Amino acid sequence: MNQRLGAKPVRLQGDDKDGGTDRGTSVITRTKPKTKRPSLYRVLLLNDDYTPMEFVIHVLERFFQKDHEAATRIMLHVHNHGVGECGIYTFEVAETKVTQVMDFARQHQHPLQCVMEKN
Ligand code: TYC
Repeated sequence: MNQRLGAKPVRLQGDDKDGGTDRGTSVITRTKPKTKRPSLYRVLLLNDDYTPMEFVIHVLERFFQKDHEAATRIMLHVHNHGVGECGIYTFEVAETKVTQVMDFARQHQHPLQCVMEKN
């Protein structure tokens, strides 16, 4: 029997030459722990002319765990530069943050836009 963790089975020369009875002559074992680092995504807020500054600060505190000072700094950065980073996350976390912010903004009828981009 041959085995390789986290991947499709590999057939080596000599494998299964016994017609499926598999006497276990070829075994691959991993020595180095093979952990792939996940891709990371930046979550960004975009500026607009209508969303109140206090709402954006609240979003940053509520969904991105920023304290009031950091939230204010990021909001002003977006206000002055058009775009700014809220945080960097794995795909599913970033996607969830974007959805949460967009839903929250829509509920409050603000045009605030939140997007993610691969790092
Ligand atoms: N430009 C907005 C205003 O003047 C404030 C704002 C900041 C809106 C950041 C969106 O992502 C944003 N009220």
